[in-house]
Amino acid sequence: MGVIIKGGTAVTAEQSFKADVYCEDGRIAQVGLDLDTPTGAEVVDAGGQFVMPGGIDPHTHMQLPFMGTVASEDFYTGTAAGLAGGTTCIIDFVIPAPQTSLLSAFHQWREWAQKSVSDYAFHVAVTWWDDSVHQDMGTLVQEHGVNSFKHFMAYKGAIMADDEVLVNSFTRAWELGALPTVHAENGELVWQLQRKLMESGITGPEGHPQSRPPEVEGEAANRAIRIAQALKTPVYLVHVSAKESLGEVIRARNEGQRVFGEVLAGHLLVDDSVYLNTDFDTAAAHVMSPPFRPKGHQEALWRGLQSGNLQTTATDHCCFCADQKAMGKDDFTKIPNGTGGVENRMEVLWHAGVNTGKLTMNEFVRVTSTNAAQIFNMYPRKGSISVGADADLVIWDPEASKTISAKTHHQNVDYNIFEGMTVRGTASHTISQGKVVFKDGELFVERGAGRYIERPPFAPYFDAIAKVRDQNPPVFVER
Ligand code: DUC
Ligand code: ZN
Ligand code: ZN
Repeated sequence: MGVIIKGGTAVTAEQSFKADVYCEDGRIAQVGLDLDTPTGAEVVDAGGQFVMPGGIDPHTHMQLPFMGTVASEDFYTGTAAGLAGGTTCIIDFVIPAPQTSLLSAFHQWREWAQKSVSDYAFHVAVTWWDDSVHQDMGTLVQEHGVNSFKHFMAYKGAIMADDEVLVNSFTRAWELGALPTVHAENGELVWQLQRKLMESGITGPEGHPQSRPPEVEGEAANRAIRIAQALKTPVYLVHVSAKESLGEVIRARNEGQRVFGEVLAGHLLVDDSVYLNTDFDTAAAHVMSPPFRPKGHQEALWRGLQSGNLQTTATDHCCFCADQKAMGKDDFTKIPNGTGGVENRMEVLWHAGVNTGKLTMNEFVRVTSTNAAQIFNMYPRKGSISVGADADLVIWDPEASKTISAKTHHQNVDYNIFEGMTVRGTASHTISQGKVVFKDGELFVERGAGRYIERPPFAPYFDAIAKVRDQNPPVFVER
């Protein structure tokens, strides 16, 4: 049975227009004015509301084993929470431990994700290097629909990728038509600053941002971008949180480099005063990396989004409850890093972005969905309202208000970094694979209904870069 959305205004990255949308067999079958209602179709009244492509959160960590524990939000609860906020697809991260097989880790994550209720895809982290990693990257791209690889420049002694790994992996990614992505923080600096702070008696959560100042991010962003420049590869910076790293992205883009930048909803809205809260649980609940930044950085990030220098918004959804955060009660370096937000990303961005005039509605769609689909090569299957696209849609009530709280959210975590924020504009309905899965505050999800989305290599911008490379080849790098 199909679903017909009647009387709404379709809003895409390009335009807004009055249209009904008919979904059948999981796809968008018709888009047009005053469509006939097919016999038996479920009718959703979207009068006075906007119909937009479902959100894509390109950066989540469901049930991630990390820092001696496992993230509390699993693929079932996490994708359900996403749907409750209008996010219909996530791109999560497979993170193999160093010296372990990328392929085995990929299969492990695929198994964990079987319970997802919305569609999902995977980036795979490169945490070490040898010939098997080179080979596994090829298998992942050519046989398993992975077209992006992640590099943590922080987390020394654990999953940190040093320059040797970065250079080898970026080189290999180019051959395969895959996009290298980086968590840009200088792991050595963080490591040494953490030791110094602990030795000086700063053991509480206030030490976390002190150990990861903006320069730490600016240095790593510059290094990753310059490595990509020398190798003539594209590069995507996850969670750009500071003026310093944003500046590197802008500089490189102005010089013609194909650099993409992501910003987290949290980094746009929360500042570092949260770490001064004398209640350990509250301060620790905000411990994530990169940390929330001093006032002033948020405005710069908004301008980054407005100018198009930052293209995507994400959450880095990685939840740990208070009992897990307590692992770092006497040592802030042991507080599991991570915060939630997959459920709230779209509404906080609408409220603080569209309602204030920082973003148009079309720009909102671009930065919450379409750009991620294009950069990670899922477009127009995802991120568009077009015949044949996946029927992943959100119906947005611009007048509905709600106050965000951990007491009422669907996320499996006991804290919400947007606690108490009243937003105007939220999802009234979410459609996933052509089914109404969220309606008026209630979820109607089916465990395991989410599908793994294969993403082909060689996104369109690879052709453009190849032309540049032909005129000016990169420095040859011997593996
Ligand atoms: N940062 C976090 O805060 N959590 C997970 C991984 C990361 O890079
Ligand atoms: Zn990160
Ligand atoms: Zn992350």
